[in-house]
Amino acid sequence: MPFQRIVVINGPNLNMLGKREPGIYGARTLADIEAALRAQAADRVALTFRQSNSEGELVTWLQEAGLAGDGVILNAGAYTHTSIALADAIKAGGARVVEVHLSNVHAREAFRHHSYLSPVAVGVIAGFGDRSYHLALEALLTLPENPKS
Ligand code: DHK
Repeated sequence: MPFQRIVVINGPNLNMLGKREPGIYGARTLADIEAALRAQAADRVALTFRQSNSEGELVTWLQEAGLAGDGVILNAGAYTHTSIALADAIKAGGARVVEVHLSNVHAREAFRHHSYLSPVAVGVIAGFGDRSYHLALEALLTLPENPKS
């Protein structure tokens, strides 16, 4: 079954994009990224775009997306490196998730090298700035089990 909807889920501090360490995370705001993704999704797929600084809210959204059969683009921010709860939520709801990062986490501090989410993700895209999100959307829309694309 092709995805009827892609849910883009952003975790802590991503509401600060544009102001936050622009040398690492770029000059674009989260609203800029949302607008560009909506243009890319256009009439190909419905898109829901969310951000929260709260781990529990992210857990709920991941459960819901999985149960609804939606594809997920997930930038969990620092929870990537700490959250067993987010990994469990992906498994519990069965969400098909592409893990994204603006920065190349593997070229940064050692504590960013480990992800609790990668083992339960379909794939991981990191290091391409806001283009990581666009590559993830293309990846989800062209998964072999998503024959509509
Ligand atoms: C975003 C964050 O907030 C960091 O905590 C991660 C990620 C990296 C990013 O590159 O998008 O370590």
